[in-house]
Amino acid sequence: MRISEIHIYQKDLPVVDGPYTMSTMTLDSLDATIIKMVSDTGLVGWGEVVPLGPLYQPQHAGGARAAIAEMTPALIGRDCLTPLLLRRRMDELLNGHLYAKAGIEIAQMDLMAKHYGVKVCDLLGGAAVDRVPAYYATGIGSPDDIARLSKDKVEQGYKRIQIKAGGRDVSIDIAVVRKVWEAVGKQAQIVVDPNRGMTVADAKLLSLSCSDVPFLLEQPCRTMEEVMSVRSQIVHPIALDESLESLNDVLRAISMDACDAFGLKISRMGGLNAMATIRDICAARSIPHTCEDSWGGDILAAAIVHIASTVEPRLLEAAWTAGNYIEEHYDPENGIAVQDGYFKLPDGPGLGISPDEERIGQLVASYN
Ligand code: 0XW
Ligand code: MG
Repeated sequence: MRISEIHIYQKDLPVVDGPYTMSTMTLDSLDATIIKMVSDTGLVGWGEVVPLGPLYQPQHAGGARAAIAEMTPALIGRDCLTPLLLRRRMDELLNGHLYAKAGIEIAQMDLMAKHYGVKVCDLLGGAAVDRVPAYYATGIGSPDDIARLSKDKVEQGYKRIQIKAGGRDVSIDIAVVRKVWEAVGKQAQIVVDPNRGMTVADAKLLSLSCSDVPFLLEQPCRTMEEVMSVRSQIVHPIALDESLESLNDVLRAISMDACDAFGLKISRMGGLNAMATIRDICAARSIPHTCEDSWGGDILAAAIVHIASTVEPRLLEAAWTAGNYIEEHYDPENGIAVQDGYFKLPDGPGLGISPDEERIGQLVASYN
């Protein structure tokens, strides 16, 4: 079975009840690229890539579409059933740009699973569960607002609340953490995520000022070395997120004993097969991790749930999708949504979703 066509759509994803605020950026809308891959047997596979604006990582929406345009002509006619060879071919065509390659790989995995009549998770080793825990990420806010929001989300069934921090006087973040702890206590795991927006000194102060509050501190500072410096001096466990831009960064973090957990984004790792490799490395070292992506609609959300379902449950921290912040589902019948704090593994072959082509934006490029 061969790739006969690839079509690229662009869709703006305005943030519902936005903006989405983090220590280093405020986002009102995201720019999504949707990939439709068609086989010579008439099957269709879907992929998606949605950088979190141009500042979050060395990625941006125009770059994704330019990278796809650079590679795609040479992918037409290639076998749809050999993801490793497709990945190697993409690496021969373009250096880096894992996020764009991930979008194409997800489409190819959807297509391949449909060809064999199985789910994408079956191609990744098989689902250990039929639903995965979700986490809720707040924005930057006041102690009262974030505590109220956290309490609401716990009442909706979330078992993990990620509090955004950083980019302001650390005393406010300390007040937020204490207020959330008062509001939810041990009903949920608390994660404090400054998204690299803290200095080492502020991160230490946060931890020392809240030493009685059990939370995971996620990527407090910009570099792996700064995070390691903080980790060696605080009581709270630490996760790396944005510092992990490839499998090599994951191996480097493990070899340097840089953290206690990982935040893993499919697009940053280069796709579902790369995520499966990292999943297995983490299992060998009992390293807990999330499965998530920077943003995305139902296509990326389904990909997240599929890979998350294959992770050993003891090591899956939780999954995250942008669903809470997106106006409409690409697939109105099978859209991915949190129910009682969990994502249910989609039914049906492939990713298990069928995007309505009226809902996926405008066609911007076609290759055949
Ligand atoms: C919470 N997220 C998955 C959503 C945004 O992409 C940032 C990210 C994080 O964990 O920092
Ligand atoms: Mg994070």
